[in-house]
Amino acid sequence: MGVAGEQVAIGVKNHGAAETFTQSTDSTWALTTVPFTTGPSNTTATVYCYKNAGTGPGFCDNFSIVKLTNPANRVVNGDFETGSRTPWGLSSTVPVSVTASAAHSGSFGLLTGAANSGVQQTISGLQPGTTYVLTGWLRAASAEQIALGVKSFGAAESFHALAGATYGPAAVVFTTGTASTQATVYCYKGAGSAAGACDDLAVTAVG
Ligand SMILES: [Ca+2]
Repeated sequence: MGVAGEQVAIGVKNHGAAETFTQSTDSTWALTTVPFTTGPSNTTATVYCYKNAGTGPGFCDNFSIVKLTNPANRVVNGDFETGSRTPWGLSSTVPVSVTASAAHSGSFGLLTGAANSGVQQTISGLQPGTTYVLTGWLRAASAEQIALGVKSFGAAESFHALAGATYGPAAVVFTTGTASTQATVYCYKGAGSAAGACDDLAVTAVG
């Protein structure tokens, strides 16, 4: 957390792959995650909390590193590489498209409408009372926001909004309710005047 409108990032580097970080623009405490994979011969990593330019301090607390022992992705067509939207449903009546211009990985990505639009997918077969991490890459027009989120899993909806015209990573950690085996994940572009994009959505069990 930091001053409203400023950014604090947590990140990881020196682990045998490209440095990666997640920025938070929240002025209240919010959970932020950075999934990473160590290189083939790397056994160490450097993690950090970093406040960039601004007028006030940022705050970080409760760092943890958890190994994902079952990295299977529970999202179907999360990379949109089928070239079609199936099985993603629309978040609103505003049309979206699967197109090369929205690709973060591979040949296709999801391009939202200019506002109030996106896609969602309900994942079934999850374990109740189990923690998962939702990850994805998003971008929006300059100064506009796009969100990666999860709802209908037996606990309060949670999302991670990103602003920025270049693709950046987002992550949401969520724990299914004691009787819930489903979750609906989404990529949603809110108010604005230009399309956003998302790609590479994944849900992975933690631990
Ligand atoms: Ca893709």
